[in-house]
Amino acid sequence: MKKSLLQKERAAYQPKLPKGLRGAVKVQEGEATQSVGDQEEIKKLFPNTYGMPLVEFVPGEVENTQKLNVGVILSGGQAPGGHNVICGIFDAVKKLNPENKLYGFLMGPGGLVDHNYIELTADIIDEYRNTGGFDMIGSGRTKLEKVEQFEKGLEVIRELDIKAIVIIGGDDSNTNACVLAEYYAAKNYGVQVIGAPKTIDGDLKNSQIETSFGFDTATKTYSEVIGNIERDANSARKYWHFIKLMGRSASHIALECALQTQPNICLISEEIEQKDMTLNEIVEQIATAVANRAAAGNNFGVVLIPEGLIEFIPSIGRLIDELNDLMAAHGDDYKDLDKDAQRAYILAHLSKKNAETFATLPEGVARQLSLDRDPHGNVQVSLIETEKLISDMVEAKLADWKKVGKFTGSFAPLHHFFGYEGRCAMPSNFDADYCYTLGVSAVELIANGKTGYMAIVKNLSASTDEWKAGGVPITMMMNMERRNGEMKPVIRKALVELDGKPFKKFAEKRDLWAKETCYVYPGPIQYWGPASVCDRTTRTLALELEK
Ligand code: FBP
Repeated sequence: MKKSLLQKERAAYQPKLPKGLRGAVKVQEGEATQSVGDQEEIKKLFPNTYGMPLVEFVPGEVENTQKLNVGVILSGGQAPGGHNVICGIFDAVKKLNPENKLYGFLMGPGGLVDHNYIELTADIIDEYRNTGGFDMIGSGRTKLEKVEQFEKGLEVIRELDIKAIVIIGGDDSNTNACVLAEYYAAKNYGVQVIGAPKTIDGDLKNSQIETSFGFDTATKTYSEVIGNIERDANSARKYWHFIKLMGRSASHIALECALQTQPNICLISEEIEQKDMTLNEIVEQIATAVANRAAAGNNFGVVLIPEGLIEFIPSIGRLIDELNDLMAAHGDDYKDLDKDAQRAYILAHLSKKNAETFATLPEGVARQLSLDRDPHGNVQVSLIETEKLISDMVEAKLADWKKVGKFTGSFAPLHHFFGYEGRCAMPSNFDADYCYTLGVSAVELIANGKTGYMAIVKNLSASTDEWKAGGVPITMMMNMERRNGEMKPVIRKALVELDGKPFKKFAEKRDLWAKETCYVYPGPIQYWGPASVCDRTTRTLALELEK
């Protein structure tokens, strides 16, 4: 594969490991754990993997030389650093014993079920060190939930003499990892399952996981481009840029990018839900900022919109809940009907209030909400053009205001969606180091006989030397939630906390940013140079871990 000069230089980067993981390692066990909610139900569903202790790795005396083969799976959306988790696993299994083998299951969890795999050799691994993307083995969203899938997977696990599977994924994939771990433990198959916290969305975090990998690089990549757009806006002074940012439900990405770039407006879905705002109120808020800036001669600006916004507008959220249930119970009745008949079916089966909301939505948006969910039951929000919807409504409002002299400027909107552009970026030093450390930790968990754990690294705002690697039982992060019309055990998603430091910092500044032009241009990710620039974490992480 031909490489760019930067790729060649970057391939030689040796990710930094925390002190505790460099030599011989031993396990220090903490207190027994319990799930974050619904303890009785979770305990009943996971009798073999519930209540296990937290684990931290500390320097030990004896080097482990265990013979073991490992299988690895990349699951869900791409996130920068995934390859380095695999490189960390590879180096650590080979360090245990050079005869150990690492197998990569292809195109996500489906690879395990379909026996689609490759052996990851040193040649393959070296091609992918410190690179973005998941193309080493590919990814997919197959949901592992059925006994037949677990048993089919076991056949290839036995054939390859695999001791443990590492599933690198987000909240849904790690929930599945836990279900698989529990099943293999209950059957006494002697197969361990370990998770690793991946997602650019930043919503897989809690008291034990400080951040998911990929969030750092993706937000820095988006912020670079937002900064470029801000500079263009401030140069040409004639456009309002509406930028939708990936992140599925939570607004962590939008909030982090706002803290890095200081746009005129950034919507935070969680706040909109808490304030019970309507779509019209959101539009009015943006139109007011546009009109105020126009009055000061500034017919330009930048608006950040989180991808999941639509689900958080309370009336639309209620509609989606009912649509989810309708789809679970009657989806087969209408999925083959044509567009108009489908719409009529849905309108006839929704409750009165939700049918009214459905009818007021632009057709494209309404259709997207009633289409199939992803395999984990999520609305495919990345396909909804919220940025266009909102700017159209702002334009209409400003046209009304113009008639009565409330708006005297000009309004020329442009639209952008930053999502896929950031998911495969070359990982920042932070993500390169963090991911490599997660890979090594996963192997230590395996070597120490753990299953149903997620590899974790804490103290991430300190220097890499001081990071603390270990593991958390996945059941500790679970509660019961309604999915596809049924109550299911799932890892609790972390939304933006409105009383958390990152949001408070943003809320303190946003009125000024709306009025004046306070843009910050972060520039591209730097890989070499002063640590203050190259190893800087996200503002979110720095603020959340601030003492
Ligand atoms: P994960 O939660 O699997 O990491 O996915 C993240 C994400 O990038 C979301 O931000 C986005 O909504 C979704 O994937 C898009 O999914 P797809 O890649 O299937 O289009």
